[in-house]
Amino acid sequence: MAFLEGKKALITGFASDRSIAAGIARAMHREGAELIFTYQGDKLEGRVREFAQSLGSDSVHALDVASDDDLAALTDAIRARHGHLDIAVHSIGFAPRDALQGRFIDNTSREAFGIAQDISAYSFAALARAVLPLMEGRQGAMLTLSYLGAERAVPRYNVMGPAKAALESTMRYLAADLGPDGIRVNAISAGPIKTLAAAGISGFRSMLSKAEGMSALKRNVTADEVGNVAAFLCSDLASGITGEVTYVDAGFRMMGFAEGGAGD
Ligand code: NAD
Ligand code: 0WE
Repeated sequence: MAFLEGKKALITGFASDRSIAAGIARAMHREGAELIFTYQGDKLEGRVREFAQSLGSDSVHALDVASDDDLAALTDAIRARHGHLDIAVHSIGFAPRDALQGRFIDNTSREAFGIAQDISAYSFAALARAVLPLMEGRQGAMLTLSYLGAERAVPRYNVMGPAKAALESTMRYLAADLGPDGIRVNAISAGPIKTLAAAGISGFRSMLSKAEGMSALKRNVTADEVGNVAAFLCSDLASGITGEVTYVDAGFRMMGFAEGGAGD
């Protein structure tokens, strides 16, 4: 099949083999894409290089999305090394840990709100601006990762909820702006997956098992299942889709209520 043959794809947000970015990279590699990776902070460089190598890539670049200098340097490095880009994947989110516990109203400071918006939402617009010159004249695709907390009040997701709402809106504005250039912009809203970002969240395990019981498929999704949809959305097979949120959540969001759960 190899529906990404000849495409060059930038993958941000790899932190471990469990990262959603890892599932996306595996799927895109399988479908023939040439991969370019970024890492945040020196501690992650080795891990990202090792993973990149396992997928035939040695194009690995530092990127902290809080830094405009990093973003500018990334554009230059990709241009020098690869000439152009077809796909850019934004798989980055962050809020101060203290804000992801207890009640939203108690634990959402002005500072935490600003950080969550900057790193989790604005950074998609900043990344899009940085890679746009590399996509000029190509049928490019950009993708970001969201979560149901954007549109529903999920306990303890707190300040990340408004950040994901802003991210989904940012995605639509980018899709509107870049549509005339033939560049598509989409989001995947993924069900909960036990990645590093999730591991430190108190109560995450019980949330995983509740989500499993309430979903239509009676299970959670994997990073590789998200990866397959990401590869599709960034391929020419999805040439008619832009500005959309696609749910990869084992049929959690669409359920009214589930039978067989607690209380039956
Ligand atoms: P992860 O911890 O594996 O990945 C998060 C990544 O964000 C890390 O690689 C980290 O280095 C990067 N990051 C954080 N701050 C950064 C910065 N300033 N500059 C550059 N990179 C930065 O976790 P994940 O679950 O794979 O998260 C990836 C995306 O998927 C996030 O946007 C997250 O909100 C979203 N998501 C996760 C789940 C889930 O349950 N795991 C569900 C839906 C959506
Ligand atoms: O978007 C996320 C996780 C985002 C995240 C995680 C962390 C942990 C470490 C953002 N910032 C931080 N900061 C840290 O210091 N998800 C969709 C996974 C997730 O996180 C939750 C969830 C789900 C689902 C937090 C509370 C409730 C549900």
